[in-house]
Amino acid sequence: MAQMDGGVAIFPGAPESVRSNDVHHRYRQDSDFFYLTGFTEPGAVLVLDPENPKHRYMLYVQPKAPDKERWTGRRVGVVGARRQFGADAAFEAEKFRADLQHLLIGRPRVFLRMGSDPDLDREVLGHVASLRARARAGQHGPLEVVDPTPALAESRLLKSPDEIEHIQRAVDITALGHLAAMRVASPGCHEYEIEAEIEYEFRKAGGAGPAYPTICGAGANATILHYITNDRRMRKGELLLIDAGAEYGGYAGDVTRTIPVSGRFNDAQRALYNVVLGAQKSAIRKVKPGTTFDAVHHAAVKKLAEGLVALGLVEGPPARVVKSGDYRRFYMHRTSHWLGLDVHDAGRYTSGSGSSRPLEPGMVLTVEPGLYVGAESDIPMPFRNNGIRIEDDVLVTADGCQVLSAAIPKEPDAIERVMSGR
Ligand SMILES: [Mn+2]
Repeated sequence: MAQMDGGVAIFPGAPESVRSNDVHHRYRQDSDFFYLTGFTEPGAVLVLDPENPKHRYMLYVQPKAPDKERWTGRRVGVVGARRQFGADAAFEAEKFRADLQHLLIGRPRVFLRMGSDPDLDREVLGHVASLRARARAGQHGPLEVVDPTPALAESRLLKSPDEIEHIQRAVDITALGHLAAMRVASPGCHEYEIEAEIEYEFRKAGGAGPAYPTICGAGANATILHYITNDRRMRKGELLLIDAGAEYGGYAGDVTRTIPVSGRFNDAQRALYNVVLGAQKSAIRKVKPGTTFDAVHHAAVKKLAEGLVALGLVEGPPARVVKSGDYRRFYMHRTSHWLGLDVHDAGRYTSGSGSSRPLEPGMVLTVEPGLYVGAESDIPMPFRNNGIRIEDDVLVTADGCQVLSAAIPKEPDAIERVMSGR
């Protein structure tokens, strides 16, 4: 509100989304809306109006309606919106359209993310135009429509202690899923059985479920970055790549582990795995206030290039492999993204000048290098069809970093120990 400079901000909640016919997906609130309110019911609109002497924070919500609540669940209602969610004023959602013009009068700008709710965009612009036409009558409407998302993203990027606790809980629940996967994975199992074990743990521990579709890919499937079909029977000698994270209290965990289906890495797999692990550790060591986001990526790339040359998969020297980008045949994605309410969380990756952004305490990012080796004829047989990614969730602290997902084994020997303990 301090940054709004006389403006009024309008945030529509997330629309409900149809799964098929008349059945909806389970509702999930828009992350910005949730960040500002904690309010999780559909059909709501948030208005922030710092210039309003009495009502700076207004919620428009679905009213109490026992006959409807019988079918679709309890509603907080307008009284609850004030009492439980701290709104200065709350109204029935239906009233929002009628109030809209009045909310805009005398405000020099309106903060609205255009493009996410075309009906609302049209209505706001309609009121802006009609207020402009009435300027001679002394009524003024907004001259500017400003996207509130970037300012909000900056706030969301720096996590409060309470948010960090939520992320840690999401990661702790994520750990239960990955440990279960390590205990049950074995030749003959289907990828979906592993997915089921993981998501069972997520839900049983009080998570909302997976924060994104669970990736369980074995053998060649492990080399497909966003493989979520998860329907193949796994075979002895394959690696299983599991990218799975729980959502808790709106916040996401995002962890990847790669494990040998039969419980033991073979020599080629272990060699590849150790290259990725070395790259991941090197990148994590970089995470501290002041290092740039890109420096974390470059630390991983440097180690991956060295490893690829040492294994004979790419022709060296490593420095040239980094420069030419020849490593990209086996590592084609970036090493990190922000993590929070969204699994790929809000916040810019560059500073004002366009250069990579320095890390600050309170940021949470993933560190997730990988190597994805296909089956082309020039690749030595033992390396073929192995996909490896190792991903941890890392909090930037005042003097370095804290790996929130450190409890999930990633040393090859530690993974083999968990797998043999079944
Ligand atoms: Mn990730």
